[in-house]
Amino acid sequence: MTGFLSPDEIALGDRFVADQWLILPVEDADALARIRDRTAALAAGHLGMPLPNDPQHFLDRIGDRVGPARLNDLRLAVIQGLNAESWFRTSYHALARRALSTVVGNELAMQRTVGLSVQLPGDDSSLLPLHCDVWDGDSPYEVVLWLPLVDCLRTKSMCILPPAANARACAGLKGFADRTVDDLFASVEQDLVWLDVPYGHFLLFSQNLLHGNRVNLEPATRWSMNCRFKSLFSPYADKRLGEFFEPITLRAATRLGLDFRFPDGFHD
Ligand SMILES: O=C(O)CCC(=O)C(=O)O
Ligand SMILES: [Fe+2]
Repeated sequence: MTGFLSPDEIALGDRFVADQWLILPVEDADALARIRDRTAALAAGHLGMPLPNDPQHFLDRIGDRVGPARLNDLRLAVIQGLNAESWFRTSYHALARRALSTVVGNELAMQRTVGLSVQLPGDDSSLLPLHCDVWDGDSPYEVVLWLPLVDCLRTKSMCILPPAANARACAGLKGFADRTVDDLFASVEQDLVWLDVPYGHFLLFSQNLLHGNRVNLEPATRWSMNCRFKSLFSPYADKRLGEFFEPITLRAATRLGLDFRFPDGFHD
């Protein structure tokens, strides 16, 4: 050791500060398979179909069985079913436990419900135009753990604006006050990076950077999850501890500290 952090921690931390996103292999392959398989089972159940033999293929090809009109009901049934599973959030955290500990901290708050995004090829009904969550009630201390359940490449994935281009776009944002988000997209399009995240990997990104998605031009459907994490004692914005976030990795000294009371009359 040459410092307070290990060389690996310094390297990963410096990489995250520089790029503000990371794509790494999941740390718990069984947890990923369990999440993917339960997702496929819930989707099949909602559609009145038997359990699929090949869950990933089934998810990729869901557009053969459901169109845009019924997609949101399917999405809600699946994510509500997953969030109701006692193991779901611990498994989700296990996918990136070490990376989160290094990048965010070892006392974490986690979003109480994980989100799910399903995007059929060619469907423009559930897009998220370019945005920074931090402009709309999220704390700048949050990161998003984004998980593909199928290979998410090119427009089947999401895009993000790298830090230098993001800083330029933010500096010029005043000029967009009376223009549309499509104008903003066009002005940064050449600098946007489409994040290729194959199944078996996660993406961890800062929602302080502009990001979003467009119509999925790939032949298969995108299935991805997202969940926010932050250091428990970092500042909160509109998304509050206890409402939106929940402590997940309280350490012993903190538990003692939170329970501590001065004896009656001590300050009198
Ligand atoms: O999944 C996407 O395309 C965008 C996700 C997003 O905006 C977020 O998780 O903050
Ligand atoms: Fe976002």
